[in-house]
Amino acid sequence: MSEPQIETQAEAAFEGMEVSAPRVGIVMGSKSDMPAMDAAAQELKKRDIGHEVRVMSAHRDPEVVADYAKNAKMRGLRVIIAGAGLSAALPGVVAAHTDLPVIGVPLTSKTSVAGGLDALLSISQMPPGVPVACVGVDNARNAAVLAARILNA
Ligand code: RP5
Repeated sequence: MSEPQIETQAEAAFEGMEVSAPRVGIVMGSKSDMPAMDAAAQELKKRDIGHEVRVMSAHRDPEVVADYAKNAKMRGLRVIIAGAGLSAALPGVVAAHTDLPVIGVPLTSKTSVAGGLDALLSISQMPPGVPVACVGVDNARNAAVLAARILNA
Protein backbone atom coordinates (compact mmCIF):
# COMPACT_ATOMS: atom_id res chain seq x y z
CA MET A 1 0.00 0.00 0.00
CA SER A 2 1.45 3.38 -0.93
CA GLU A 3 2.03 6.11 1.65
CA PRO A 4 -0.60 8.59 0.29
CA GLN A 5 -3.33 5.94 0.76
CA ILE A 6 -2.26 5.33 4.35
CA GLU A 7 -2.31 9.09 5.00
CA THR A 8 -5.81 9.42 3.50
CA GLN A 9 -7.09 6.55 5.66
CA ALA A 10 -5.57 8.07 8.78
CA GLU A 11 -7.13 11.47 8.01
CA ALA A 12 -10.53 9.82 7.45
CA ALA A 13 -10.25 7.92 10.73
CA PHE A 14 -9.55 11.12 12.68
CA GLU A 15 -12.11 13.29 10.90
CA GLY A 16 -14.81 14.49 13.28
CA MET A 17 -13.04 13.08 16.33
CA GLU A 18 -12.52 15.24 19.39
CA VAL A 19 -8.75 15.35 19.60
CA SER A 20 -6.54 17.61 21.65
CA ALA A 21 -3.63 17.38 19.22
CA PRO A 22 -1.91 20.71 18.59
CA ARG A 23 -3.12 22.56 15.50
CA VAL A 24 -0.16 24.91 15.16
CA GLY A 25 3.48 23.91 15.13
CA ILE A 26 5.96 26.59 16.17
CA VAL A 27 9.49 25.75 15.08
CA MET A 28 12.69 27.77 15.23
CA GLY A 29 16.26 27.35 14.12
CA SER A 30 17.97 27.78 17.49
CA LYS A 31 17.30 28.01 21.22
CA SER A 32 18.52 31.59 20.88
CA ASP A 33 15.34 32.31 18.88
CA MET A 34 13.10 31.32 21.81
CA PRO A 35 12.68 34.76 23.42
CA ALA A 36 11.39 36.26 20.15
CA MET A 37 9.28 33.24 19.17
CA ASP A 38 7.65 33.01 22.60
CA ALA A 39 5.37 35.87 21.52
CA ALA A 40 3.73 33.50 19.02
CA ALA A 41 3.16 30.86 21.69
CA GLN A 42 1.73 33.44 24.10
CA GLU A 43 -0.70 34.75 21.48
CA LEU A 44 -1.92 31.24 20.62
CA LYS A 45 -2.26 30.43 24.32
CA LYS A 46 -4.32 33.57 24.85
CA ARG A 47 -6.62 32.42 22.04
CA ASP A 48 -6.78 28.87 23.37
CA ILE A 49 -5.30 27.42 20.18
CA GLY A 50 -3.40 24.18 20.77
CA HIS A 51 0.23 24.40 19.70
CA GLU A 52 3.61 22.80 20.15
CA VAL A 53 7.09 24.34 20.17
CA ARG A 54 10.21 22.70 18.70
CA VAL A 55 13.78 23.80 18.04
CA MET A 56 15.26 22.41 14.82
CA SER A 57 17.70 23.90 12.36
CA ALA A 58 17.39 23.50 8.61
CA HIS A 59 21.18 23.47 8.40
CA ARG A 60 22.18 21.65 11.58
CA ASP A 61 19.34 19.07 11.72
CA PRO A 62 18.11 18.72 8.13
CA GLU A 63 16.67 15.22 8.60
CA VAL A 64 14.75 16.23 11.71
CA VAL A 65 13.21 19.18 9.87
CA ALA A 66 12.24 17.06 6.86
CA ASP A 67 10.63 14.38 9.05
CA TYR A 68 8.75 16.95 11.12
CA ALA A 69 7.36 18.70 8.05
CA LYS A 70 6.44 15.47 6.24
CA ASN A 71 4.52 14.14 9.27
CA ALA A 72 2.93 17.42 10.40
CA LYS A 73 -0.38 17.09 8.54
CA MET A 74 -0.90 13.48 9.56
CA ARG A 75 -0.26 14.48 13.19
CA GLY A 76 -3.11 16.99 13.02
CA LEU A 77 -1.16 20.21 12.58
CA ARG A 78 -2.91 22.75 10.33
CA VAL A 79 -0.42 25.64 10.24
CA ILE A 80 3.32 25.82 10.85
CA ILE A 81 5.02 28.96 12.14
CA ALA A 82 8.78 28.86 11.49
CA GLY A 83 11.20 31.44 12.84
CA ALA A 84 14.86 31.76 11.91
CA GLY A 85 17.62 34.31 11.63
CA LEU A 86 20.61 34.85 9.33
CA SER A 87 20.20 32.77 6.15
CA ALA A 88 16.86 31.58 7.60
CA ALA A 89 16.25 28.48 5.47
CA LEU A 90 13.90 26.84 7.98
CA PRO A 91 10.51 28.16 6.78
CA GLY A 92 11.34 27.40 3.15
CA VAL A 93 12.60 23.91 3.88
CA VAL A 94 9.48 23.16 5.93
CA ALA A 95 7.31 24.43 3.05
CA ALA A 96 9.24 22.18 0.65
CA HIS A 97 8.14 19.11 2.63
CA THR A 98 4.49 19.89 3.42
CA ASP A 99 1.48 21.51 1.76
CA LEU A 100 0.33 23.02 5.05
CA PRO A 101 0.45 26.82 5.21
CA VAL A 102 3.83 27.97 6.54
CA ILE A 103 4.30 31.38 8.15
CA GLY A 104 7.89 32.53 8.37
CA VAL A 105 9.21 34.86 11.04
CA PRO A 106 12.48 36.58 10.11
CA LEU A 107 14.52 37.04 13.28
CA THR A 108 17.41 39.23 14.28
CA SER A 109 20.41 37.66 15.95
CA LYS A 110 23.84 38.80 17.16
CA THR A 111 25.35 38.65 13.66
CA SER A 112 22.34 39.76 11.58
CA VAL A 113 23.02 41.92 8.55
CA ALA A 114 21.04 45.15 8.14
CA GLY A 115 18.80 44.57 11.15
CA GLY A 116 17.42 41.24 9.96
CA LEU A 117 17.15 42.04 6.25
CA ASP A 118 19.17 38.86 5.59
CA ALA A 119 16.48 36.67 7.18
CA LEU A 120 13.63 38.76 5.72
CA LEU A 121 14.86 38.17 2.17
CA SER A 122 15.71 34.51 2.78
CA ILE A 123 12.17 33.83 3.99
CA SER A 124 10.18 35.98 1.58
CA GLN A 125 12.05 35.24 -1.66
CA MET A 126 10.70 31.74 -2.17
CA PRO A 127 10.54 30.24 -5.66
CA PRO A 128 7.15 30.16 -7.45
CA GLY A 129 4.98 27.27 -6.31
CA VAL A 130 6.47 26.94 -2.82
CA PRO A 131 4.96 29.80 -0.81
CA VAL A 132 5.90 30.99 2.66
CA ALA A 133 3.86 33.79 4.23
CA CYS A 134 6.28 36.26 5.79
CA VAL A 135 5.60 38.58 8.72
CA GLY A 136 7.78 41.46 9.85
CA VAL A 137 11.20 41.10 11.44
CA ASP A 138 10.89 39.74 15.00
CA ASN A 139 7.09 39.93 14.75
CA ALA A 140 6.24 36.43 15.95
CA ARG A 141 2.97 37.67 17.43
CA ASN A 142 1.67 38.55 13.98
CA ALA A 143 2.48 35.02 12.81
CA ALA A 144 0.18 33.69 15.54
CA VAL A 145 -2.57 36.16 14.65
CA LEU A 146 -2.33 35.08 11.01
CA ALA A 147 -2.38 31.41 12.03
CA ALA A 148 -5.58 32.08 14.01
CA ARG A 149 -7.16 33.73 10.95
CA ILE A 150 -6.19 30.76 8.76
CA LEU A 151 -7.82 28.47 11.32
CA ASN A 152 -10.87 30.74 11.68
CA ALA A 153 -10.19 30.53 15.40
C1 RP5 B 1 19.76 30.70 12.72
O1 RP5 B 1 20.96 31.20 13.17
C2 RP5 B 1 18.91 30.61 13.95
O2 RP5 B 1 17.56 30.67 13.59
C3 RP5 B 1 19.33 31.79 14.76
O3 RP5 B 1 18.50 32.92 14.55
C4 RP5 B 1 20.74 32.10 14.23
C5 RP5 B 1 21.82 31.98 15.27
O4 RP5 B 1 21.76 30.70 15.85
P1 RP5 B 1 22.70 30.33 17.11
O5 RP5 B 1 24.11 30.48 16.65
O6 RP5 B 1 22.34 31.30 18.20
O7 RP5 B 1 22.34 28.91 17.47
O8 RP5 B 1 19.91 29.46 12.11
